[in-house]
Amino acid sequence: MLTLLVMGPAGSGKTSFSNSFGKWLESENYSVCYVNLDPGAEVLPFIPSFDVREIVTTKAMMEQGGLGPNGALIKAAEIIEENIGQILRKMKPFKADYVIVDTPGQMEIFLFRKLGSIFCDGIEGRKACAFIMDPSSLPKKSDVIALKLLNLVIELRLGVPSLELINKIDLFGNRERAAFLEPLEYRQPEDGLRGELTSSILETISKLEKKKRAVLTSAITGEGFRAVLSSLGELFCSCGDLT
Ligand SMILES: Nc1nc2c(ncn2[C@@H]2O[C@H](COP(=O)(O)OP(=O)(O)O)[C@@H](O)[C@H]2O)c(=O)[nH]1
Ligand SMILES: [Mg+2]
Repeated sequence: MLTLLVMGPAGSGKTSFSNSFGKWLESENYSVCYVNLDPGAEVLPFIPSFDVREIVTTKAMMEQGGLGPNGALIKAAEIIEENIGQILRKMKPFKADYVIVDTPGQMEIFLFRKLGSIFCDGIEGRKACAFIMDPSSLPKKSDVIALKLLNLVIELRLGVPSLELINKIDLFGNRERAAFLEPLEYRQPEDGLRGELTSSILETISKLEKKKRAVLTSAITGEGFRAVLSSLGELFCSCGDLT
């Protein structure tokens, strides 16, 4: 069993990917359980085996607590944190090849509070993250570096290996796809502070991120899903050739 935490900035496609990758795995004869950890989710495309909205919703926090959207989200995260033991107990009996966990729309409540780390620490067995990126936010070298750093922050905060997925690739042509995969060293350097930071951070990132490849995916067409599956396998195979 592998628990896959689907993470990424708001709107990058976490919920869509959770659903379509899960359905694709099912079509490949794997068993899949879905978990929703987003208290702000309105409609889900999958039927979750556990849904955090049983415990709290952002909407209820706004209506009953008289809070604004951000306050309601923080309050909801606090309530989830208080109930983490119960959530993990409910997930414990899950028997599936893959447990796909869709995380909160605003990833900071999962990543920069204790919620993400206590959740991950409590999950038994193999676990990995899929870090979903929206390529429209990647035009410059420094943008890619910022997201790569965020992916390392995921590994640092959660202690779980994380794959980079460049999603919504159906919206891009061949030339742009090739550019997304081009080594960062070849990208146009930037001027000033941004340029300096970019080159020194890049050196550090290259040492830290091992030889993981970013995978181009589409939650709409299913492109790249087989490559995601084999990259997940490689994360747990010390003999894997990641070059
Ligand atoms: N074209 C395209 N749109 C996508 C893809 N994945 C998600 N979207 C759209 O992006 C928007 C945000 O997706 P959602 O899954 O709700 O993002 P989340 O906030 O990260 O959970 C929705 O309108 C989706 O239909 C994709 O692979 N291709
Ligand atoms: Mg979502």
